[in-house]
Amino acid sequence: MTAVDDARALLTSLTDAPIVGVWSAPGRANLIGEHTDYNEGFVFPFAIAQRTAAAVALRDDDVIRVRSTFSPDAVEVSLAGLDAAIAAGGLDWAGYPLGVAWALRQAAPDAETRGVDIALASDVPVGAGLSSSAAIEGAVASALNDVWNAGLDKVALARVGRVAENDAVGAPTGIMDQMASMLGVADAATFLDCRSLDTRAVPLGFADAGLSILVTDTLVEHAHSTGGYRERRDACERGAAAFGVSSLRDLTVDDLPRAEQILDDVTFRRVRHVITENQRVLDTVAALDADGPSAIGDLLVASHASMRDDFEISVPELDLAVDTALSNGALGARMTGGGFGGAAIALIPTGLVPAATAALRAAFAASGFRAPNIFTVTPSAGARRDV
Ligand code: GAF
Repeated sequence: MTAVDDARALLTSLTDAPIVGVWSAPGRANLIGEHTDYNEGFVFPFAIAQRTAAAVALRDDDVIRVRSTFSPDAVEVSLAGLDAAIAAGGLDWAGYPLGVAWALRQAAPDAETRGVDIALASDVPVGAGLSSSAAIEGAVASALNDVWNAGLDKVALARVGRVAENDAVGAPTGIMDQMASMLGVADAATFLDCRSLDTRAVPLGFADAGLSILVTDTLVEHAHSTGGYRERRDACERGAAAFGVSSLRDLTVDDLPRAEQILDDVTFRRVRHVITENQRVLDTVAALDADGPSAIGDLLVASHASMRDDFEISVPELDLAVDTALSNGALGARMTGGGFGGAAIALIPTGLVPAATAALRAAFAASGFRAPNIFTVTPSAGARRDV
């Protein structure tokens, strides 16, 4: 059963009304460019094959009811009471779909809003740093955009997802995940300029080069609405303010000597990560264009070192996943996503995947860490209508 089938089945158990359609959106893995999105910098994520599906039926009243396979309870709110429900918070997982409905109505005031039942099912691993939240947002935004005749394009729907995440759920994230999920292209990664929101789908050629992306989900939990993620944002804003610029995007590696003079040590290292990571994204895209995927391994390794040492968002499990993959034939490896837990990716010859997987399992066991989930991901298509 796919997520689309599961969402259909769940909707059928919820209502006798006919299914209007099923829409789905994928999770993402970020190849490189971490914590650069909210600094208006560059990112290079790809959509993965695992998706969240939203099946929709119309209602006769003005209620939005959401139900998902990942929670036993349906949650319902009237359209008239939606603003108050979002302001009150405490919606848990339903904050994502209801937050999207709320943000979509703001972005498209002429949308023909009406009551709907939405059933959600997903095969995106939750908490793995593969953006299960953007997958929910992308599926629901795509569905309501069609059902309510809102007329928004994919970039506008990504913005809707980000507003839901920032203002309804309360996670101060950038727009990378929503853009990756909306705009994904099979066998390509999305090179995104987070200032202009210009994108280019860059072919990855992993399969032709005999390479795979191996994910190690450490199962170490993280949350972006609290703690470290917000602190890193604050440090970046401090650094930009010290230079009198609106975001770190306006600085380059040439500004690093001055940054070291005027910033305290911690802020300097946060700023150095962002500036050098932006450059690594540009270098990765150039290397792929010129020489193909086997040329990008060192950039992935440098990115991980910068996150571990300068941005300090790695954890021992992620470092172990990276080091073990590298010593078992990976060309490059790095943690992916916001950090403090979640997953690492490794770019590795496909033939070495079984041995590397065994080595990763053994290394985690020897360190006394929880057994990780290990699987490959494939660069895949973005949000779409399935039925
Ligand atoms: C999380 C956020 F949601 C993204 O916006 C991004 O900042 C990422 O962490 C770090 O690159 O996934």
